[in-house]
Amino acid sequence: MLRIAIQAKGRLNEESLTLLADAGITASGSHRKLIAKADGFPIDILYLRDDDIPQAVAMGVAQLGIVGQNEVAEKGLQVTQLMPLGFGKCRISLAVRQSLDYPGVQWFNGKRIATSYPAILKGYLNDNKIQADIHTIAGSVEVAPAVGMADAIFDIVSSGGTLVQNSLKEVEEVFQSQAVLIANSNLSQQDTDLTKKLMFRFNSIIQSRGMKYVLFNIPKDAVPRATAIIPGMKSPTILPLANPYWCSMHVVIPKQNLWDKIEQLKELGAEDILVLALENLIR
Ligand code: PRT
Ligand code: ZN
Repeated sequence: MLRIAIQAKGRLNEESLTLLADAGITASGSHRKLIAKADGFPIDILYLRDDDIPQAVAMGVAQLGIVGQNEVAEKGLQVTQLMPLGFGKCRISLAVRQSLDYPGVQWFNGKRIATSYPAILKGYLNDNKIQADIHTIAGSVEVAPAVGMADAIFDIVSSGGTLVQNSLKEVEEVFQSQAVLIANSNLSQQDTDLTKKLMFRFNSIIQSRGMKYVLFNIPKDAVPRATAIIPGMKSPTILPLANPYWCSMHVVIPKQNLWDKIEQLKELGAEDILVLALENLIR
């Protein structure tokens, strides 16, 4: 029986549960306990603080976990990172007062830096041969310079709004992070097989999240040019219409360049374009 640790509450909780639900795994029971049985897969869900997830997985209390790469790197414990999950994206950066005319990373020599990520910061400072005083605090790192506790901070940034609110600016991006599936390094054969099944489902879901299903009507003589624009996975599906001069094309397109492709198809005479969410992409 597998057990997966996820964040009990906080930024990763909802998307972890959504990913599990999309993979056909829902926690049974109406109110949340420390451990919930799941329906749809032989797995238990263990709800923890994100800081505790790497250790729970390293110890084998849970065989799997979903946690930020930042926590995995900071704790430095022996776990295997199986796959990035595409959510919880952020970076950990050095930030200084907005008013500072920042000359480069050497500025940090002899300075005091407040952070909740001392291990990652230490690694970065060592790599850059900088001697600075690391001041570890658990929360509200961004207020440390204003209250005179530090000259700079090393903290998670996502939109950058928190830095601006505190009159700080990001000067060095040190670590990029997103949620990741981690595993205990000594999984049994049975747990390895189940984990592979789970990863297959996660991969399908994550791939489909980046894709759209597009269908449209197009004059038959424009099909070769349309196929050159949207080759699809193997090749587009073409279905006949009652009107012999037209057909319907169906294709899966990465959502990043969806609108470019649609404009090009319209120029070829495509009409009645439907863009649909893709539930799952199983290759
Ligand atoms: O209670 P528990 O210990 O489980 O939760 P927590 O409070 O330690 O963590 P939580 O829920 O805040 O974050 C969990 C994980 O989400 C982190 O470890 C990161 O991997 C990821 N993540 C993604 C973030 C952010 N984005 C984020 N923006 N974690 C924190 N922030 C904070 C950041 O600390 C700063 O205060 O948001 C603020 C910055 O945001 P912007 O958008 O203003 O730049
Ligand atoms: Zn935490």
